[in-house]
Amino acid sequence: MATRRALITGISGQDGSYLAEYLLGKGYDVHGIVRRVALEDPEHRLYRLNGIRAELVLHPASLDSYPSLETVVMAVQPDECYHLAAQSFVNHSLDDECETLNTNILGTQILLAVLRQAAPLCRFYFAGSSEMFGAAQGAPQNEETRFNPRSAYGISKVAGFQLTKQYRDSHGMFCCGGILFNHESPRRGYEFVTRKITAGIARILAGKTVELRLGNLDAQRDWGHAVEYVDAMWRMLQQPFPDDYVIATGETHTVREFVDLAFQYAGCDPASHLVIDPVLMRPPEPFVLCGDYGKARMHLGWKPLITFNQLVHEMVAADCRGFGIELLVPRDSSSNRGFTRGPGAEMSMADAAVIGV
Ligand code: NDP
Ligand code: GDR
Repeated sequence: MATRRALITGISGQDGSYLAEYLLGKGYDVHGIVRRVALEDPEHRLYRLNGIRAELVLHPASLDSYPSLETVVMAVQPDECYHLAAQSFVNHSLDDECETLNTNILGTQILLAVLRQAAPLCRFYFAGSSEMFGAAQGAPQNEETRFNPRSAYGISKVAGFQLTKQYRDSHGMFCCGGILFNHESPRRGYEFVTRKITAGIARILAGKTVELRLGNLDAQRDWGHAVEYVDAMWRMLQQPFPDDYVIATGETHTVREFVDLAFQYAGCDPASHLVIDPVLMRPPEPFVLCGDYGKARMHLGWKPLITFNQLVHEMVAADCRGFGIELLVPRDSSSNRGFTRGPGAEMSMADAAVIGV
């Protein structure tokens, strides 16, 4: 069988790096689209790809340029395209709606239009989000739940999701929309709350700081592990027919639970370090985000195996290791995931200052 070719936008991000490893492990020829500046500063901008760089082909292109994407798609002729690139931080979308809408909507439209012209048989994955449910009317949410986004980010993802559906329904392309709930890992960006907590704890243990400033501790999320979620993306594109799927754990936890578990594991008391900063509060979130992944279980044979405790322990341990501090992984918390490579991908930024968001 001929080697399959995959094209990943956003390959330098958390999901892109895991997906690239996953697809290499399956024998794919993996190509990635990166910003031109990333190739000029790979140490800081491509660190998550440490260990697999030599096995990838990276193409500089801009999401807002039809000709630049067309050049890449014509050259690669991908069998599968995973569109992960996005302005992905909700807080930023509250401050700069324009950039988020532009990157996330226009980027998706241009990529779909290019694929339709230059590689119409390519299978396409769109990275949709639980933020599309926004102020959901009920929980858990599934593929039938009405979208009610509450941020420019959520709105941009609804638009991208609908464009994906439009290219499937009107142009007959094999386009799938993933509706993924939060997923984390030691490669998570430092601005997101889970990594902010685990990197903050590591810095406290290393004596670099005494404070961890957070916003709303009562906010609730359905948190899974990114490694398992990229497997779901691939499974969607292997089905006989294109469709949309919710990917989640079906369990919701508060930020406070994450904080307590992470501090407990590190052997310190959150009360001595935690500062609640009103500046970090988002507009109220009275709704519960919790995903029903029943359709994915039934059609994709997918289910999450890594528990909330395992996720928290892995993230705290990885950040502490970045400072040379070894924490014992509790007996019930070891996980055997089998397809991550590229040691260093988790570590090389561990010394970075925790972003104050
Ligand atoms: P990251 O923020 O880690 O990665 C985002 C990627 O998009 C990076 O490679 C980034 O490149 C790239 N990117 C951002 N803006 C641009 C731009 N203007 N032009 C080109 N590339 C750009 O996100 P994740 O890996 O966590 O998420 C992947 C996708 O899944 C995103 O679309 C996100 O919205 C979506 N999603 C994520 C969830 C999660 O919990 N992780 C849940 C649901 C959906 P660079 O490194 O150069 O900035
Ligand atoms: P989210 O993730 O907005 O759900 O988007 P984030 O980790 O930023 O926030 C989760 C919850 O934590 C609360 N929170 C804080 N958040 C941040 N970032 N910093 C803080 O100090 C803090 N304190 C409390 C937030 O209010 C929020 O309720 C992520 C992204 O990956 C999106 O791209 C993706 O689509 C969704 O998950 C599903």
